[in-house]
Amino acid sequence: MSLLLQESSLTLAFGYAGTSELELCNELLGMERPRLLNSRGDKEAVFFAAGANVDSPHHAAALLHGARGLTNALGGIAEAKRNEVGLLVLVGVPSTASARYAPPHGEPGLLKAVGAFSKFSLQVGSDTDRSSPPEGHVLVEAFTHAVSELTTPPYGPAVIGIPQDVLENPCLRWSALRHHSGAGLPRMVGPLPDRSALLEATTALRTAGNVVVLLDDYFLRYKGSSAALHRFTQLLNASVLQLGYRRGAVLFPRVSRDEVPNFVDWYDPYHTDHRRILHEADLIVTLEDRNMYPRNMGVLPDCRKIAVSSDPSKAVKNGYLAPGDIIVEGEPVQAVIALSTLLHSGSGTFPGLVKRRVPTAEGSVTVSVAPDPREHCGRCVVDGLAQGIRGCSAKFLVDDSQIFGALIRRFYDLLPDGLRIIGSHGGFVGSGIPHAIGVSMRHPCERVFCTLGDQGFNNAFQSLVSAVDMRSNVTFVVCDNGMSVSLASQAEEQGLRTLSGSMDRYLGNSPSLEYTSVANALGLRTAEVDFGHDGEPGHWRQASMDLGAALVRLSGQRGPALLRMAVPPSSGIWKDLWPANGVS
Ligand SMILES: Cc1ncc(C[n+]2csc(CCOP(=O)(O)OP(=O)(O)O)c2C)c(N)n1
Repeated sequence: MSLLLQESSLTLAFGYAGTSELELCNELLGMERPRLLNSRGDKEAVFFAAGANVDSPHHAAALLHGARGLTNALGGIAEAKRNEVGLLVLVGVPSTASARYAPPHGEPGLLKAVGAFSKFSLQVGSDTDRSSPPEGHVLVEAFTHAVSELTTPPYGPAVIGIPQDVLENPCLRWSALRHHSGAGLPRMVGPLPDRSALLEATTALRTAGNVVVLLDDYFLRYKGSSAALHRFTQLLNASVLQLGYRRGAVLFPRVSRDEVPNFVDWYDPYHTDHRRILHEADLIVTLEDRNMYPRNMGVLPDCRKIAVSSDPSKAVKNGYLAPGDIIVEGEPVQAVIALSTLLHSGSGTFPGLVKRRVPTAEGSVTVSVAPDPREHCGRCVVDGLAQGIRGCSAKFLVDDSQIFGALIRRFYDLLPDGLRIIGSHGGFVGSGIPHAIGVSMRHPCERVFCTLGDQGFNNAFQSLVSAVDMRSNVTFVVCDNGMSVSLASQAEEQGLRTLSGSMDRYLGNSPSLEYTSVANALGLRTAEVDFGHDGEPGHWRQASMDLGAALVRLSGQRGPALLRMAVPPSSGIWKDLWPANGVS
């Protein structure tokens, strides 16, 4: 197993071992690659590995212990599935001889059940008939299959359960295993779209008068996405809108205005210009849609659609495709490049296309020209954060915040160009700290920022132990707004707050938990900036500068640091950031 891990492209393995994994961990100790690191927790192993794999799959794997480790880590696996992160999870399960006695580290049907939360799961050997251990080639085939699944778009976690006696079998010869595996070791593959679908889509694009491109941020994960989008939308003179998530975790990477000049904005279903752009389209192209359903988008207009997706079932479920619409299935950036090539190689003129000025951000201002005081305060907070990020040339921002993330998104254009945003599509409050540590392990020379809510900190600070151990270059920014302001806003909209009085008992922060004291005790450098109550604009401007300076100071040395940023729950900056109701 360790040789299989070494021979594939893995560089890191995060483990939290039990009895069944001791042998494997011991083997890995003798290897340079993958480097074994103690995750000091089950879901931590999965989150660290997922963080290390956000750019591309299979750099890091997680090693878990049987039923207890795997069940404890399920939230992390489910989050990786939602985030479409390609990740190998190896789980030691009871040996063939003892499985029938159901020891605590085994549960009947465990790996099958895990299939609901992963892209792929497999028990090596039979789960029911365990009279003799499976032969070595079964292990190799399982491994090959799992790696092929997790490295094929749409990426996702692949979980393999391996009986202890298979892991410990000294008789398996590498050469024999390799011979048995037949196909050798897998490479990253992206299925190319079917040519007839491409041709049909090209014809539809050529004859359309007004094409609008609507993308979900999943598209931006793929290499070359901006250049491909730019060329495609220039050829078609098409406006580009991006799905803007409305509730929960909402901060995700956005199209760059510089790289894609036809980009308009996050789609806001209540914005007159955005609605008009969409309703004037006679062909809408959706790219890598996962969540363009009516609660997020409103109902899409009735015009013809082309869905380009590595997982078309996710577009189909959203209900806007009708008979006659076209699905182009495949790695989405390759599909867009192929469409552009076909469009370009034709006559060069598109009969249906009306030459018109593409409306861009000029017409749809994100931040109003004459800001009100509330807007000024919100801008000060994000500006301070952006100054900090810029000041230490950080390349990554991992977000695990609800209302704070919504505030950052509101002033997205203040963030430095080229900053890579990593959000949480699974909405796991508490995923940010370990994810950011994983990103940092993959990019040890870069400074990683992580924005999180106070309750997100509370649900995950265990992984700070590893951040200190591994000297992870992460700066955590905890937004202490006294309670879960997002859930309190929701409750207020639903009229619950007035019914039952104070919600502190279930939404308030712990009065005794001091974030910087905890972080200090674990070995992080810390600082605090208090924005105080909404008041004089000058005060917020000063606090904003303090925030930027403190972040740069804290991030000046190697290793993790944490800043507590205090803004009261009653501050006006939180207003209107949490729409309690869906669009339709
Ligand atoms: C793992 C997990 N458990 C529970 C929830 C439900 N949940 C949604 S928001 C939230 C509280 C977030 O509070 P905080 O981090 O303070 O952010 P704020 O509400 O102030 O924006 C919780 C627990 C979740 N999303 N994920």
